[in-house]
Amino acid sequence: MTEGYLFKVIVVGDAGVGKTSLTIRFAHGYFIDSYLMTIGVDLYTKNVDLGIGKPIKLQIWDTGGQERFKKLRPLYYKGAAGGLLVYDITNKNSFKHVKNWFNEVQRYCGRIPLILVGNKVDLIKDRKVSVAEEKRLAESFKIPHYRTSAKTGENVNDVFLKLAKFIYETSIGGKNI
Ligand code: G3D
Ligand code: MG
Repeated sequence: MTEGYLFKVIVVGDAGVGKTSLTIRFAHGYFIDSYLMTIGVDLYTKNVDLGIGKPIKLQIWDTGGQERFKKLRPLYYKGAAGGLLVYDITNKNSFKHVKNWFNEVQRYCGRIPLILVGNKVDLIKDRKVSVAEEKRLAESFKIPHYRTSAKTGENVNDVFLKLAKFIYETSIGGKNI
């Protein structure tokens, strides 16, 4: 009998954009496993309820600060059902690099559901990325765009919920558990 779904979720972007903070904020700090200590992937899980009668378990893979560690990539990306492409709205370079992250995800995972996430919206007065630029990028990728704050919690649950929904609806990578 099918009891639910398990989706592997990746969170990519430059170091410092807030990937770990977003993950911990969403998973309420519930640390599950330090997967492969040597390369430092941390796994977090949380159930989400999309009102479909079955729970969806999001298993979120956090790189533990090893974003650019080549050896990690095949393992990190393998079997990912969807992901967040994160930049920091106060850091222009992190926004410029989103395209590289997008290409890398596509190379390893193909066309999986992704959401563009501008984090640190609590620092909106220091923003270095314009609304027009964000809009243009999300449109060029044909993916949704959210602004979040891991600090205040703004939109954090919503963005993970949206991703779960997006994955469920496209039915890629869901495994019965
Ligand atoms: P990473 O996992 O992408 O490398 P982290 O990023 O989650 O480690 O966050 C990097 C720094 O940004 C941390 O500060 C963290 O507290 C801060 N940060 C993350 N998200 C937000 C946010 O939404 N708003 C603000 N104001 N800061 C945020 P430190 O000082 O520990 O380096
Ligand atoms: Mg981190």
